[in-house]
Order: sequence, then structure tokens, then C-alpha cells
Amino acid sequence: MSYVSEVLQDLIKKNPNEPEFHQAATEVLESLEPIVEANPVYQKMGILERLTEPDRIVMFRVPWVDDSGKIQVNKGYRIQFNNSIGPYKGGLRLHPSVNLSILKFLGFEQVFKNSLTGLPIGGAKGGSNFDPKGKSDREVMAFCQSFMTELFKYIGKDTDVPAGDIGTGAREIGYMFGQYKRITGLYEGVLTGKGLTYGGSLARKEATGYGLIYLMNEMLAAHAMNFDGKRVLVSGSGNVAIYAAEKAAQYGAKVVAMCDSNGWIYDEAGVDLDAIKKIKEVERKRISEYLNYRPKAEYHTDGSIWDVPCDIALPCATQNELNLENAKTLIKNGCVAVGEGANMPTTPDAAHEFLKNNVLFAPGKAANAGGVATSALEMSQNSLRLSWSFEEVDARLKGIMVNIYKNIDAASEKYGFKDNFIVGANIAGFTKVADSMVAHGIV
Ligand code: NDP
Ligand code: 2IT
Repeated sequence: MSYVSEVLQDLIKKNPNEPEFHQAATEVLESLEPIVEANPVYQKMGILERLTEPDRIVMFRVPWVDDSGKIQVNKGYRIQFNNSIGPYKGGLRLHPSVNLSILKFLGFEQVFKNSLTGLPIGGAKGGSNFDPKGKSDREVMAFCQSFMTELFKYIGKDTDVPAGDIGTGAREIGYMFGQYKRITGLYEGVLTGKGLTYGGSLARKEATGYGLIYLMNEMLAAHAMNFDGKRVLVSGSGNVAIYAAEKAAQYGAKVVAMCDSNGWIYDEAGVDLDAIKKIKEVERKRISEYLNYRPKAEYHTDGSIWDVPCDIALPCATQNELNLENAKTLIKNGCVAVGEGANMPTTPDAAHEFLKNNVLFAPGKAANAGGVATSALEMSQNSLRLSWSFEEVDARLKGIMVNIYKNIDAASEKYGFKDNFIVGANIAGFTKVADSMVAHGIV
């Protein structure tokens, strides 16, 4: 049995009932086969065994009082996965579905993604099964303060720097920052995605979505294509989706559909992003409200956003939201490129179907790395006690995404998998982390 198969078999045995973690680990490890075979030192140093076991997992109780006076108890987590190339870095997800398997898959992916940015950041993820949806501001604040009252012990600007993810935006980061500062007395860049009045970076809000389009644009250009005049589907209508749609439209594309977890909208005229921002960023309402702004648009709760004919599909909502059946429909309808704004939104069989049919496929750990890359730029600005202009941060982001495309393209070609950017991203992300682990010895 190969080294990779042995490690995978052992991982599944040691971590039962963690399907998302198995899925992410299987995809990565299988594509590392060629580089691991070419470099026996990785097996000798137990790199894969050590890379798939988080440095530590912190789990804690998060008690808070709701508006009716009832005590609520949530689960809180922080998974510090790997800090070989820099302090732990990664988002906090607040969603009722959050569990150990989901956070381990996200933390594991983050290690490779952060390496791909070329910046000195290790990988982590955390969050809670708390659902911010439908909660009052006071309830969200009570939760965030309680969450940070435990989390603060484990984080710091040089140890672990959390950020946003699903359900965690500027409001939640603000409450958490306030509580960290209150408990520790430290005014430091311990979180990213902060508000612009207290240490946040310009362009961080836009960064994941914009970065996705910058990378896609490079990939399309290398294959004699671009966004101009293309029909684009963007799933989700949160932070990543909104700014992916905005930049795609700036590049001449027409975004014809978006969604939330209740349903999807279809607007042949091109989605009105001001309306989406008002509904989602300001009013925190459902996407069905869109029809109040564009009565000619359609709202559906049946079928799937992926049934809409398009040239380019950008899944920007959540894991496993695009399955094999969706992939076949997209291919049949003429889709030529897919870019993952979300983490692992495409099921493995669907991703395979895209590759088999020569659909360009940009995997999340490369395509959505612009968010965490800009978080690292926020950390740099905090350390320097300076703030850069929007243009400066955006230009650095673009440079980073162009470079990521170059690196994943080169790695895919070098190992004989030209245009398979899943293999390219995994190998390119792995190398720097693995070589650092070799250098650090058995730790
Ligand atoms: P948000 O909370 O801002 O938005 C999430 C969006 O996805 C919402 O529209 C939400 O709808 C929708 N969604 C969530 N779950 C489902 C579901 N089961 N079915 C359909 N739609 C769903 O999160 P982000 O935009 O920040 O994150 C989106 C994805 O991007 C995640 O995978 C995240 O890990 C990834 N990502 C985020 C980065 C960031 O910087 N924020 C960076 C890199 C990756 P509803 O409101 O109905 O729940
Ligand atoms: O998945 C991700 O890369 C994020 N949620 C962003 C993490 C960060 O530290 O900015």
C-alpha cells in the first residue's frame, strides 16, 4: 500500500464520523502522491501523519442570555491546525451546522490556502453552532462576548488571529474585538476583518470576491477567454458572493442568478447588486425580497440555481452545494469555467466531471485565498501602525492572485497534470509547509 493510502486509511479509522474532514483530506492527499513519491524525506519525516493531525483543538461552553431571559448554551471551538509557516490564521464560522468535522476540513484546507498566498500565515478555523440569523443585536453581542471570554486565552497577534466566515461579519468581529481589548488591555491586531475606524483594512470586505475574479481572469486569459459578455451564476448572497458578483460585472459579465439558503433569484437583466447589498448587508433579510426591487425577476424555491444556463459558475455559499447532477446540467448548458468562492462547494464527483469535460476548474484553496491574503495585509498594517489606501491593498491583492495562478499552473504542469488546478493547488500549497516541517524536526 502506498504511503498516502496508509495515512488516509489510518486517518479515517482514527477520526470516525467526520465525513467532511475525510473528503478534504482524501482530495488533498491523493493529489500529493507524485510529490511524495519524488521526495522520500516526507515519508521519513512523517509529514502526512503530522499534517493531518491538528496541533490542538480547543472546545468550550458558550453560555449567554437571550432576550426572553432564558440561558442558552452553545459549543465554541478553535482548531489550531498548523503553524509551520506563521501564526495560526483562519475564520470563525457561526452557523447551526458547525461541528468538529466541518471545522477540521476547513482548518486543514486553510493550511494549504494560506501557504498559497505566499504570506507567513499558518492554518486554523473555529466557530460555534450559534445561529446569528433572527437574533437581536444584543443577543449577538452577548454571544460574542461570552465566546471571546474563553477564546482570548488561546489567541494573540503573534499566536493565532481569527477572522470572519459564514455568519461572522464586521458586526461580530467588532463585538469580539471589544471584549478581547477589555479583558486583556491590549490594542493589537488579534482579529482581522475589523471595522475601518479601529484597525481594519480597506478592501478586506471586498477581497475574497474580488480575488476570486482576479484569479479566474488569469485562468480564463491563459485559455484565450475573459469575463466580457459572459453569463455568470453566483450562489450565496453573503460577503463572498456579493463582491464576486460586483467584480465580475465590472469585468463585463452579466450575473443572472444568486441565492440564499431559502431560494434563488433569476434576473435576465443582470442582478441589481445595490438591491442585494441593501437586503443582505443592511436589512439582513431574505433574498426573496429582491422581487420588491425588480418585479420582473423570478424567485424560486424548487430546482437549483445550477439549472440556469451560464458560461461561468461561481459557487460562493457553502460546502457540497454543487453535486454531480448539477455539474452535468452545467456542462450540458455550456458552462466553460467554475471558480470556488466558497470552501469545498463542489462534491468530488462533480469536480471530476468538470475536469473530464475540460471545464476550467479553480479550487477554493486557490480561488478564495484573496480573503485571508488581505487579512495578512491587515495584520501587516496593524504591526506597522499604518493604513494603506484601497488602491494599494487592491493592487497587492491582485498581484497575489496572479501569482497564485502562476504557481498552481506551474505545479500542475511540473507533475504531469497540466490544467488540473486541484492537483496544482494542493502540491503548490503543500511544498512550503512540508519543507518547513522537515526543517523544524519532529514537533
Ligand atoms: P456569509 O455568511 O456572508 O454568506 C453565506 C451565504 O451563503 C449566505 O447567502 C447564505 O444564505 C448562503 N448559504 C449558507 N449556507 C447555505 C446553504 N446550506 N445553502 C444555500 N446557501 C447557503 O458567508 P461568506 O460569504 O463569508 O462565506 C461563504 C463561503 O465562502 C463559505 O464557504 C466560507 O467558508 C467561504 N470563504 C469566506 C471567506 C471570507 O473572507 N468571508 C474567505 C474564503 C472563503 P443564508 O443567509 O440563507 O444562510
Ligand atoms: O476561509 C477563509 O479563508 C476565511 N474565512 C478567511 C480567513 C481569514 O483569516 O481572513
